[in-house]
Amino acid sequence: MKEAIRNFGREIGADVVGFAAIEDYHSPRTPEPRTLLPGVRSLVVLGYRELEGGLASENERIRMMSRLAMMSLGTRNNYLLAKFIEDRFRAKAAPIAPSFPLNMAAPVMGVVADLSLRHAAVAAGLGVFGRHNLVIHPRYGTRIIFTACLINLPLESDPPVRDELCNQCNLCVEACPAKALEEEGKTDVMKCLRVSQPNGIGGAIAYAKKFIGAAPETQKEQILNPRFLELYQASFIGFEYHCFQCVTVCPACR
Ligand code: B12
Ligand code: SF4
Ligand code: SF4
Repeated sequence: MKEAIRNFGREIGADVVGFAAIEDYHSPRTPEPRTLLPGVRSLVVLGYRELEGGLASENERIRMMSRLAMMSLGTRNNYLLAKFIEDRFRAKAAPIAPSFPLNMAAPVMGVVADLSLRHAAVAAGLGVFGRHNLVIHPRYGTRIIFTACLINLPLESDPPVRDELCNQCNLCVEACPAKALEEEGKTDVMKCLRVSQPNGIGGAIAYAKKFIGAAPETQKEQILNPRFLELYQASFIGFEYHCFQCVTVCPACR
């Protein structure tokens, strides 16, 4: 069964596919998986490598486009994989998004997902955490993103990666423009967000506040300001990714 699912995942475009028994998934801050799918027994985790051309580009729209394309493929494939599992094995399979939608209610407010894909990838033998708090894959290093499906079938976990893949070179910490990685084992979410998602909800609220307090003639200028146009564009693109520094500088497994 695992091999049939793995082969299907690879055929539709995932670079790596791993499995985790639900007992092996340990992520203290995310909800209990049984609240996501009643009777869940295991997880299939798919990994997609980043495009080298995308990461090499100095144009931030090209970098972002590579990621958006991966997320779009990942989302489509999650549905195809879940449908394959349901049709072939008469099971229930529920897809987990690469990023959004996220729970926007307090206290998590969009920074804790329903399922932590990093902890899922580690449990599924697809890598280990590095100093940058991202998962390093033995072949693709940090240049990989994940999606997953919850399944109500009992499947054994793939063997964990036992090697220490992070060489503690500290390049990620030094390269972070937001100084968000100073404290080991913790990403300063707000610092990272300001740099990696400047057109996110924080940016939109700040702009709206300035707009509300401004005189009518200033408001006219504010509507034609490129900053407003960027926020407008972001409102239909969805989450934008403006920083990849901790991903690109990491030399692990390269
Ligand atoms: C919300 C979110 C963010 C938020 C908050 C991040 C955060 N602190 O969790 C912000 C906007 C800051 C963010 C930034 C980035 N993100 Co993000 N993000 C997510 C998302 C949607 C949810 C994460 C979540 O639930 N976090 C809450 C819980 C799980 O975190 P936590 O328990 O507090 O664990 C933290 C620490 O305790 C520590 N940690 C936990 N256990 C262990 C164990 C060891 C040994 C160590 C060393 C550390 C450690 O790592 C975590 C980071 O702070 C996931 C997708 C998903 N569904 O998982 C993507 C995800 C984590 N993001 C990803 C990426 C790539 C990024 C960015 C590079 C941005 C970009 N350009 O893509 C940066 C990297 C920031 C960094 N170096 O930490 C990838 C990571 C892929 C990988 N190879 O690991 C994911 C998995 C998306 C995906 N589909 O692949 N992200
Ligand atoms: S994405 Fe950028 S700002 Fe966020 S932790 Fe990585 S290097 Fe720092
Ligand atoms: S850049 Fe260096 S310290 Fe940071 S995660 Fe990669 S190998 Fe580890």
